Amino acid sequence: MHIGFRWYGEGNDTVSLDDIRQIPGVETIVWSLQRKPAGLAWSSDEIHHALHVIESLSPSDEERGITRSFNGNVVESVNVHESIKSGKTVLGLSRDEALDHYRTTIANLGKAGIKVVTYNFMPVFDWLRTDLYHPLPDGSTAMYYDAAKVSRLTDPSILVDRMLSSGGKLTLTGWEPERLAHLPELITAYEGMTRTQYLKNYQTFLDAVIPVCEKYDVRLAVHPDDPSFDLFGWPRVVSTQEGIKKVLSLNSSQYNGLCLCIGSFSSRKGNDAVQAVHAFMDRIYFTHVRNIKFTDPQGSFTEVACRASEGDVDTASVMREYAEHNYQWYIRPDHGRHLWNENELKHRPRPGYGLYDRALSIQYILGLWDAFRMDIEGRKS
Ligand code: DNO
Repeated sequence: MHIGFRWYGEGNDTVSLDDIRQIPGVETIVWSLQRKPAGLAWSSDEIHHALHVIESLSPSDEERGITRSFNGNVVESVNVHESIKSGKTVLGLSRDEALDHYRTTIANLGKAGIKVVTYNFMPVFDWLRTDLYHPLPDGSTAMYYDAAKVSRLTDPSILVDRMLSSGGKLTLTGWEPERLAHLPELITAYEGMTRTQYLKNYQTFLDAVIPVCEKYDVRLAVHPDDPSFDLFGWPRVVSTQEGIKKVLSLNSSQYNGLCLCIGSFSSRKGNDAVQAVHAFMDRIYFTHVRNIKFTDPQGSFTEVACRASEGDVDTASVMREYAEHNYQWYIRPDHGRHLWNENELKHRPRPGYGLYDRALSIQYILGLWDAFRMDIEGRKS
């Protein structure tokens, strides 16, 4: 198992690489070209620049005797343009052009040594919450999803306004104001879209991109829908174990894989994350670990601390499953709470991406991993 930490790049994150360096266990920076609009190709120069920042130590670091450096093996995300998902020309880009750009991006990432690329395949919206700073009983804040609030919403643009205005100055991943400024066009692209058609479009995407992944040794890893149920009448197809199985069967290559986000997958009542780990182990190249707690029968939930007993997700059994399989790919802590006055800092962290709770989560993940692995090795000898 390799521990990763998501970082949004210089000037776009309240956490520094030097902060991350002091969290025991982190090897990989999970990164992206945050300001690159979906649909455009990532050039080799842009990729090398980003990797240089992540992988190298500054002269002043070296002077201070710092030797611990990172790799940038995992990219989250290369977002899929709406024209690929809808199968139509959207925002002036045709599906074929967008597919071409995606292939170029994968090839350039592969040439630079990137091992895993995460993406999602949800129409219009990436992850969704109704409150980004929901107070918890311990005085911290976390992200919250109010099911009744969303089902009352007839106009998704209200949600966009709310998300964008509460995120502060930092980019919210998957919520690019430039793209969402064209919400009516995006919505029109999905009018009458059936699940069958959507899966067909998905297959077209995979069949176009997977051969390039194979050639350049880049594993493609889809992130489950967050939350894992349909919204606003648009089809979502990565919400259940059956759905994931279907998507993995659309293209049988080992390069068509999964980024199993334990928290997103568990937001659908009845989904069993431990079972999913077991079922898909040979195609999971990246994992996000976090916990949630349901707060009402409608399925509203709050994000909580990672420990199993803090919420409804059995994160300890999840880690046991990974340890049993001696998982060799990447894991990162996902969203954390905001702790110890992080919200009062001059630069409030991006929601879910403060420093402290994610550092705590890593120590929980590693503690479980070390204990389970020791036990397994002991059983063998
Ligand atoms: C939010 C993230 C998502 C995720 C994408 C993957 O914090 O979990 O934005 O990175 O859905 O493409």
